[in-house]
Amino acid sequence: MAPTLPAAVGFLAGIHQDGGRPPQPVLATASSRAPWTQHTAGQSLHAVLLHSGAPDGAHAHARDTTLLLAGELYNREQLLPLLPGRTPPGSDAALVLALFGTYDVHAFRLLNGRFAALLAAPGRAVLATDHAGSLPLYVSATPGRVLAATEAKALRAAPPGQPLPGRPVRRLAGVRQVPAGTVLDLGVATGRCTSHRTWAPPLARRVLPEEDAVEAVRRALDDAVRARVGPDVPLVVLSGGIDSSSVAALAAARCRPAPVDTVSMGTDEADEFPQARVVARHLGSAHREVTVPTDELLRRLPHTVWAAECTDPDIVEYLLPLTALYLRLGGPARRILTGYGADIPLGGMHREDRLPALDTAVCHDMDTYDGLNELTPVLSGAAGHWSTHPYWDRDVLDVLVSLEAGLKRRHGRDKWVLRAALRDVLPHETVVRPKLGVHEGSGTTASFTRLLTDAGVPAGRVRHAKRLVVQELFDRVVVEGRHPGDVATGAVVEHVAAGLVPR
Ligand code: IOT
Ligand code: MG
Ligand code: MG
Repeated sequence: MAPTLPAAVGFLAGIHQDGGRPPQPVLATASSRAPWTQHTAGQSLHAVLLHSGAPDGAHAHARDTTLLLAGELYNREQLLPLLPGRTPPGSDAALVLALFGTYDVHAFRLLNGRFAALLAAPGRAVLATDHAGSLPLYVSATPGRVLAATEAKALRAAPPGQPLPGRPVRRLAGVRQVPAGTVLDLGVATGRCTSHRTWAPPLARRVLPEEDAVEAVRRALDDAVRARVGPDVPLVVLSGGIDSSSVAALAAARCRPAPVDTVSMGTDEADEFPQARVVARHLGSAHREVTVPTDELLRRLPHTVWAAECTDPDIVEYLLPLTALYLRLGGPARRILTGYGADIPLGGMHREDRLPALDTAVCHDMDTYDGLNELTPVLSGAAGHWSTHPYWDRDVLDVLVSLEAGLKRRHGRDKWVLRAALRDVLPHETVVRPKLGVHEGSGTTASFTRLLTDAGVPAGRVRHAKRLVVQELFDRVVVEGRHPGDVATGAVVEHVAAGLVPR
């Protein structure tokens, strides 16, 4: 069972052979910070662990090797028998380090989790992301020095260094993002790097009888929810759509007799409150509704870009209402379960009933998710909470992606296999409810558009202007490292509009 929060939710670390120090920890994650230093033969490791009270669980040591782990594992039970004859490791970090002792970099092929890891061994720095890169990890290297951080802004001052494999980061020439499902194995003295892919989306499609497909989806999702429900009652962010309602139903079953907690967000312009209420009532959840005024929602644009470090305007529109919700939650640190990401392997966003086009969309989305950071825990981490997404569990994703398209679109319904898998635990009206995106149900797309057209952006240029606004916000809060509270959405919009419209 997962703890209430992982031992660490992020880190900034530097491995130096020259006695240097990592930069100041400029980070959006709001948790406590524990500095931590270790000197081994010829190199020092300085780290700041972003933790929730027990940072010691986030690092492990064996002989000359040290591992830092942010995040958590979901397949501990599968992994433990791989370490015969030992007392079970006391933390996920210790478990990964023990596996590394046996499998070296290939240990990361074994893990199903939501994590970013840095391993320091003499002369060697190993950086690893989970299969989905769901906890972003950034790196900068020069000969004799490797810096790593779970937020790019923490490395913004790093000078251009060794060319590394990985994703460039806008206007941060010295920084690379470690790709999803990847291990980078770096020589500290040289900065030379070998890259290993540890996961890739399935390309083949499985042909299954309806009932087998339905059972496989139900079992995988139930396991994923079970692995993510901590010792306390979790909070499910609930829209009342099939994705989040399924997670809420499975979490509620795990928590019984205690009621699970659910929360729905809306704005003064739009909400899905009635649909979420149907589910909350059916499950007997302790349900809350949070209304965010639209001007507050739009003021959270800089916070969203700050947390997600994303420059894609569509993704930012999905993440903005959730960020605004997280920042409104208050209270003690919570473990939050979402239904985010279900639409990617199931092709839910595309409202497409032709099977070739549906699978083309799934292939495209599974090819392009990396680097968007839509699953990042920093969105809720900026408000002190930990979020996790059962649909992007490695095993759930392997099942969902690989089902043939006719199981995703069937009997006139999108996401058919998921709807069928959960029909016994949800109200019929929820099972058949058509898809509504969070950016639509909260009025976010419409209000962001209006903000731009009110500033004089012609209707035909709104899409382009949104991209420019998001890029400019990125430059302020990531590249320059400014606090989002000091960046006014309105001023950035005015600036973009002025550049587009001759006055
Ligand atoms: P949507 O699927 O509507 O919402 C994503 C999750 O956000 C839901 O499952 C739910 O947990 C939470 N949520 C949504 N609305 C509310 C609400 N009003 N109150 C509380 N929680 C809510 C966009 C989308 O349609 O969101 N996300 C897609 C697609 C991502 C596309 N990315 C890509 N192609 N790389 C998704 O799959 O989640
Ligand atoms: Mg969805
Ligand atoms: Mg929705």
